[in-house]
Amino acid sequence: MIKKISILIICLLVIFIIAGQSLKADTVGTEVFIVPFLPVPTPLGPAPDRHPPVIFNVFIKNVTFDGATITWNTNEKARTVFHYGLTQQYGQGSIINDQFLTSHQVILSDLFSNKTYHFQIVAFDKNNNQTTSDDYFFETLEVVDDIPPGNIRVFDSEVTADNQAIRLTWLNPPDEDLRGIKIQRRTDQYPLDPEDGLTIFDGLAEEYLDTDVVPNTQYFYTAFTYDQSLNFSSGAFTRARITAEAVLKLQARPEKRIPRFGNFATEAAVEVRLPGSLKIISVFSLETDDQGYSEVNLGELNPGFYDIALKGLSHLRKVVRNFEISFKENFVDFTRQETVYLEAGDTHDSYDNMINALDISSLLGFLNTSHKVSDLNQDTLTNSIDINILLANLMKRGED
Ligand SMILES: [Ca+2]
Ligand SMILES: [Ca+2]
Ligand SMILES: [Ca+2]
Ligand SMILES: [Ca+2]
Repeated sequence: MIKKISILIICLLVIFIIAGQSLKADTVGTEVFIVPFLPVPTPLGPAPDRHPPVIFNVFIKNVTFDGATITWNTNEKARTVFHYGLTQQYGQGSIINDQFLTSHQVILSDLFSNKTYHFQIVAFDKNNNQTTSDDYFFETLEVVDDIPPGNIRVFDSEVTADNQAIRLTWLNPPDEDLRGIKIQRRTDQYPLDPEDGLTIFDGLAEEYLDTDVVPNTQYFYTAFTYDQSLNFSSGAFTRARITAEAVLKLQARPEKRIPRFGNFATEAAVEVRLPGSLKIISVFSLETDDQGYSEVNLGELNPGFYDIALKGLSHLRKVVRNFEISFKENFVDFTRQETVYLEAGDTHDSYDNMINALDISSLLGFLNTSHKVSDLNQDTLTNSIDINILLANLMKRGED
């Protein structure tokens, strides 16, 4: 030990001596040498990177019934976007990694068993040069599971407060392999299986707002739960219906009333017909007010185009054609902005929508009475003024 230390000390002394001599040797000269300034070439900098990253070493590892790990390298640091799905359109999802790396990895989970998954990698370098890989694919393992999850519970439906949509709510079963709830819809009966009817929801929530609905239609819903092996449950059921009523407002003014204004009230019959046809969908009796307005509830009539016909108590019929009825406000203006009046004189109780000798004789029979039908101008008395009103319209026919 002492010997070793002695050797070390001797070595250090030798080094000091040599170092001292070399220091002396350096400082022995008298002149100070000044390095002249040399012009440095202007730096051009590296040429801009126009090369997209190269993707290589793509490995698919740890494939299970519901997952897989994918690793790959890029020849330069790159950020990547990983697209995957059940087809070459991918669509199942995109995994974005904004870190600039050369070794990359994604871990996929929640995949379906026994399915072919495709994926594609897009890599960007710091200059945003981009490479898109080929399509790769792998198959998840098969698991032997033929037991579907339990049905959802408390499947319920209610019409929203604004009467525009149907809210579906439920509770999911506790099954650990539950992957989703698929809700099918029909308007004639409950869907029988997961492919029957229209798919309105497919996911893992516990509520859905069905906005693709029209009023006065019954909607039948069947909800099927499924697991990763696509075993479907037997189905849970609910149904709902939004009711809405169309209201028709109208204005019609009988002609030649006395007094001239504020005296437009009349009884009338209104028909709602299929457009361009005489087929009557519904008919209403109503009474207009002294401004000629009235309102009728059409009930659950389907929105759409209709012909609306109005015949006053002793008046020829007027028809407004191709009128669109919606569940909002519907206003049928038989006055065409107060320029058109109902023609009076159809007083005979055949109400045949034409004015002829029958109507004359009927009216004459009520002369000097306050007979409502014959008192065409509604001045409380049937007299020569009413005869003249009728004669002015003689031989006229109302619209069909
Ligand atoms: Ca590059
Ligand atoms: Ca299962
Ligand atoms: Ca008549
Ligand atoms: Ca009169």
